[in-house]
Amino acid sequence: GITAPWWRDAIIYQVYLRSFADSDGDGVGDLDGLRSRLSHLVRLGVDGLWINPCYPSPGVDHGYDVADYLDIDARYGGLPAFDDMLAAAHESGLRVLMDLVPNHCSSAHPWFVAALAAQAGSPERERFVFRTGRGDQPPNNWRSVFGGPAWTRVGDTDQWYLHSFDPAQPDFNWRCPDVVEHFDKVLRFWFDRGVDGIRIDVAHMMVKHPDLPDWAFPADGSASYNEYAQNRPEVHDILRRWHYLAASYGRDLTLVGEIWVPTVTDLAQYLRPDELTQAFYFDLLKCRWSAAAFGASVERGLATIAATGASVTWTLANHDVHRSVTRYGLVRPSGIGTNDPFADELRGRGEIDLALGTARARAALLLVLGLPGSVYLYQGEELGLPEVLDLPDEARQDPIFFRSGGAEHGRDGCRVPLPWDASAPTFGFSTGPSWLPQPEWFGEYAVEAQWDQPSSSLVLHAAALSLRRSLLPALGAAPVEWLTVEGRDDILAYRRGRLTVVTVFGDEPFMPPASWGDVALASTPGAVPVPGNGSAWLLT
Ligand code: ISL
Repeated sequence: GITAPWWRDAIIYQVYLRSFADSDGDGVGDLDGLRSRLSHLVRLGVDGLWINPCYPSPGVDHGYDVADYLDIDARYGGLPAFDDMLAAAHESGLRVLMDLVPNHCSSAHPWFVAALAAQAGSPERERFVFRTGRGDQPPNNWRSVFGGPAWTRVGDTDQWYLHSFDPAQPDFNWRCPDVVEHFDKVLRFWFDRGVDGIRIDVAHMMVKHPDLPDWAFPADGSASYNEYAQNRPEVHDILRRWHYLAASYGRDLTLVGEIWVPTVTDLAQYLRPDELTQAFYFDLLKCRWSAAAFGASVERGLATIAATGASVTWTLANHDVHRSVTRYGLVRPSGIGTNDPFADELRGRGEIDLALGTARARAALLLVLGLPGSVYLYQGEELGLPEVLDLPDEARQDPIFFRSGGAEHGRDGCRVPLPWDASAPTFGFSTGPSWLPQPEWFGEYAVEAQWDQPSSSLVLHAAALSLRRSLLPALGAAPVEWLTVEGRDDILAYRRGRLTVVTVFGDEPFMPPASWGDVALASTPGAVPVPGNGSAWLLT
């Protein structure tokens, strides 16, 4: 019979390598460190891991500025350490996904170095987006995602180059055949090495409008989706090319897109049968804690994405947004940002109740694990780690912090190295000082301590993943049916085959009716459902 590809309902653990585990004491996580801790992922019960970029890189954007797509940074152990880690992961039954960064490279990439040294109009410059400025001004009014103009002038010439992110991340010109051919080679290089798929960085951005016209940004400076700089029709041709390249391997490789588009209908375009296999469903990540918001978001995800035949790729956290227990702990929200709608509040204008945020994050976990589709977990999420909101400015490294002149705190607070052992220096992360300082309280979240606490976040995650694994064969393609509770619009409940999932978003106590099944797992510690704000149950 036909078996569904492994990635359709896989749980993938995101490894932010430089913060996972360090083997050599330089304070930066590496591949030997990851290999030595693979048993953590096995015990947690995930199906695979996605590693953030680990290619040679100056590290301006921690690896999202790639200087060589066909190698591994020496700091992480080079190619031999990568091969060892990959073999060990496979031996443990874990799949491994690489992170591909095709929109831009590092300004230290040999191609860009050559382009800067070459003349305007040369083939070297054709691989990037160089244009003549308008007097002293850039060629157009586009903005960098990290703040400021998307263009940097080449010395005192009239030429500028485009960078959608940091000036150290020049955008490729995807209309240039050299670029297309190079990335074919890059994909083959990693697939031949044995990786099981790739996560594609900003997979909607590679192609720009051919005329690079000004975008009509709102005069008040508010956020605006520049449709000339992203989500262009031609990007689908590239993804389709990669689809067939990956399919030619005949071993169910997955292509997971990181795609920020205005609607889920746009997102579905990337999941057509001959494009990506998966795309992160960020809609849910942006939801505030309310039954209406979560319910509508899940419904949109299921209706629109499931209609393509692809499975939904649920995600509640990653290395670009504030950690979920902190987001869900916001009790007095204020303004709204763009990709991280919580950014303003978490800069200090909101009020955070961590106990509440923790309870809600535990409930949200059960809510998504019962749904059809795959789930991505971000390292530390299984520990219930909060955001480190008070990193000293001197420690911050995110380009967003520098580009905004310190006005934005950036993403370092969710990237602080993991605590493994409460009693060891750097909590067992490294034998040297960690690249970002860990707060004193990180020890409370250490992996080893959590395994011994039945009520810990880690034990809940392991129990939930194990229960999910045992139920999956019976659930199959069972659809989600919503259950309503008279007079309780703060309750989100659904049934899927013999599984029922109930989440309470409000403050009123609630006891699931016996007819819904027996409680197999509760997000609140203890066997008996503890009713109230931020709790969920799996019933069978
Ligand atoms: O994190 C963001 C700003 O708060 C996002 O806009 C982010 O830049 C966007 O989601 C794209 O992210 C990806 O590409 C970036 C890299 O910095 C991110 O870490 C990566 O996930 C550029 O390569």
